[in-house]
Amino acid sequence: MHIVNARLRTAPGLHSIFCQNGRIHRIIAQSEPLAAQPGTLDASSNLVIPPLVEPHIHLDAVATAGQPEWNRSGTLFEGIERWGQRKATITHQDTKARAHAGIRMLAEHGIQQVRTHVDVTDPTLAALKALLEVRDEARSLIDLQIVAFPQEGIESFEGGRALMERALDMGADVVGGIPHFENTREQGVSSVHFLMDQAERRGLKVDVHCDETDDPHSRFLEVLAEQARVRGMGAMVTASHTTAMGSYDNAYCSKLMRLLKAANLSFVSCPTESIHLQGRFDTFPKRRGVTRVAELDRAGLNVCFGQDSLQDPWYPLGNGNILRILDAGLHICHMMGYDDLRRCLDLVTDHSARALGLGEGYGLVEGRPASFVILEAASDYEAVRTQAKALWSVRNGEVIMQRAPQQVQLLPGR
Ligand code: 17E
Ligand code: FE2
Repeated sequence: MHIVNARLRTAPGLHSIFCQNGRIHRIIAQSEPLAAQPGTLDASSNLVIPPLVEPHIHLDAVATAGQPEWNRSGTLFEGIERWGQRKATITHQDTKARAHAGIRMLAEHGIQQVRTHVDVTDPTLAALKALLEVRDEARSLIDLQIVAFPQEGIESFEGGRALMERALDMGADVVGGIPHFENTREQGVSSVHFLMDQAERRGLKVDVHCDETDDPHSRFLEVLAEQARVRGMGAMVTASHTTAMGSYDNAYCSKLMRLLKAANLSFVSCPTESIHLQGRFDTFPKRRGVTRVAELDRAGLNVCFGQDSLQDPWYPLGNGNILRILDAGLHICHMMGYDDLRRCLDLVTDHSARALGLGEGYGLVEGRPASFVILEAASDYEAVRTQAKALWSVRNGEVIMQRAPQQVQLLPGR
């Protein structure tokens, strides 16, 4: 495979990308536009980027909104309750069909790398069994990392520790947690110690739903970060949501930032989800309920954006388009300075790839997999401004998704 007339984020002008055996062989600057030959893919001066990444989604809950009841309060806690009702009725086939439908939505938007949380607070582990099969079946479209996610707690849920261990024995890739939902602060702390022990012993990555609340006293991020620091596991650890950081006072946060930098863990913010679920106990002024994305980024920490939900008890919208999340995140997090706009695609590509630990398996670099996306935009700025659609998605040298460019005509009255 050979791509011509590609624009890149890293160099001006047009480029050709030569692929061989599923890998990027050469990237060469063109002195002028080239006519496409049969067998070449003409990027038509559009932007070519590495595949988009979805670092945080719940594929087991896709398309369950309103089943059997809608989340009327819009709180995280009612979401967990409604999901508990639906969880009691899930089947293997139902879960697989919904997860595959979710994956198709992601793939249609140029996403090829996905980390999904899967609820393991279920004595049957039905959702996990389904997603383990989906991980293999969906391999031609996406790489899937499965987080064993204890939605109802590790310590507070009957048999929670044993279920986590069973889930990891069965082949979950990443250890999850939810310390802010445990019954007591002590349980929250011990759950983090337990999950970090499991991860260290098994050589697994960690991704914790951490402090997903407006409660400024929810301070499990410091526990997670300190555990990552003393065990030297920062590169393996992600803190998701951390919305309480948006409510911490600055004096505490400045101390916390020092620890976060020393621990060097990654962060995922899900800005549409958090603006929807948080702030629910406020009147006015009303908090935004998102973590300090710009501040983490400026402090040199790795931070990225995720979708979290596709039509589930926590969030009734969602369509797989991570550029919609990026657009919302830039607004919500006060990140629309020109420099932010130029670099912000990093928040849905390179930064997420780093959180997922993709290493040299990812990136528009000679020798790496020939996996990339052509967006319908001439630059990163335009891609963000227009929420550009993915026109082509190429994976290991094969086209896996193709979309016709938009054709719009204005028909002014004559
Ligand atoms: N579960 C949870 O605890 N938090 C969320 N944002 C979702 C599920 C979607
Ligand atoms: Fe989540």
